Amino acid sequence: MRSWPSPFIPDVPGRGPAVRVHDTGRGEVVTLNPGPVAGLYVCGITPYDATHLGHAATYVTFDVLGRALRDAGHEVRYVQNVTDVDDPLLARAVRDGVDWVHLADRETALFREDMTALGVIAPDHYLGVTESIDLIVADVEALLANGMAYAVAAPDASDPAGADVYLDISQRPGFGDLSGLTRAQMLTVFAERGGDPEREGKRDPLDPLLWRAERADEPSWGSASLGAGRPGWHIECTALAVRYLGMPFTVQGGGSDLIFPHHEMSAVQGCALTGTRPFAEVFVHQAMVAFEGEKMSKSKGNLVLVSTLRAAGVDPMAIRLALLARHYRTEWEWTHADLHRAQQRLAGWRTALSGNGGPSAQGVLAGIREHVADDLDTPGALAVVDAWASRALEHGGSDLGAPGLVARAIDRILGIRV
Ligand code: 5CA
Ligand code: ZN
Repeated sequence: MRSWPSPFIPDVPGRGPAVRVHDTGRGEVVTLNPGPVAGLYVCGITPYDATHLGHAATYVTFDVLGRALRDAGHEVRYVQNVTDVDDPLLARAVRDGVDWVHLADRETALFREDMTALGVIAPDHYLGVTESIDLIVADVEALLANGMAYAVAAPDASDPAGADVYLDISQRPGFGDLSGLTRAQMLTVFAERGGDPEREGKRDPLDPLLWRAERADEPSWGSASLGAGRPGWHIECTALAVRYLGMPFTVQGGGSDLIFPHHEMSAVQGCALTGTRPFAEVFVHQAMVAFEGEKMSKSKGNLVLVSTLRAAGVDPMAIRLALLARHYRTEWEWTHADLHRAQQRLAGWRTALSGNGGPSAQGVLAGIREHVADDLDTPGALAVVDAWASRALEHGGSDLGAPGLVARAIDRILGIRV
């Protein structure tokens, strides 16, 4: 799938420190040690509505992580999916009387524009489910062949002989390690987030769906061995990560709403498929951004869209700065004041950076690097720039190279273009 044009990443002297991030599975901050190439997989959108600020927070967070890894001297291989076939997308298309392909194309195009405007570096591999069917089918076949998956008859399928395919989680000893949830908690969350614990014929109510046999009025793809059908949700991310990064890869990322079942399931599926562990070295999660008292979500409709703000003339760099002002592991609620503060901050930085010289930038680059490498402490990094900008605005300065160096540093590491 077409991604979007990546922004230019300026050079600055030296190298950033090793990057530390919070690993959800271990529950502590760990140092990433990826070697020359870091593999980053970040779960992409389900394109039935436009990018809201919760999505934007997630993609900006992982963009900063990718920038920090590059700054520390690693090459970054970045993979992202688009869930362009799934139950909520199909339901929205039916509700709105639009073709699901058209809906997915339209919203994915808008997402690409939002990412470009926000200065997010594009993935190296950006793939929809609809263009990865052969890969997914091969993986489901492999899981059936190695005894990790099983078929359940689906008499309501278009072909009454059709069957759904599930992973047998009883064979996965590491299941539950990521989320640390009790079984009772898992059952509740699984039902809330797209799972089907009530489905008759499953060996365990928590077994995740790998392949859904075609039902009336649902899109499907032919497979000689599996019959007509479509992939379950988690297997797309398993298949893409294993194919394009290999196991184990450095970081699996996404919002905290994906810890269970999505990341728990994609990981155990990957382990079942390859016979190796772990799926990813580290799992990093962005806390949920709320609006009007609740998690911002397409299903609830309490959204502030990036595209709406852009259409109203808001500078996308101010949106990015508003997101960076919050630490990724702290839940917060978006208000207009966040945007207002970011606009003021950006204007201040721009004025400070437009001078002919400024106070010494000694320590600014190192300060930004230190904060970002320390579990993506972007609020701390912004404070370093604020301090320099205040000095510049109050006292001026005669270091001719300083504004250029500060501008390149915030562009390279924070993705803020002034
Ligand atoms: N397509 C799946 C992942 S495979 C999906 O969750 N799509 S999504 O469109 O619902 O969400 C896209 C990304 O934004 C996910 O990483 C999700 O965790 C994150 N996200 C969704 N809502 C919020 C929110 N309110 N705050 C922060 N991140 C969010
Ligand atoms: Zn995913």
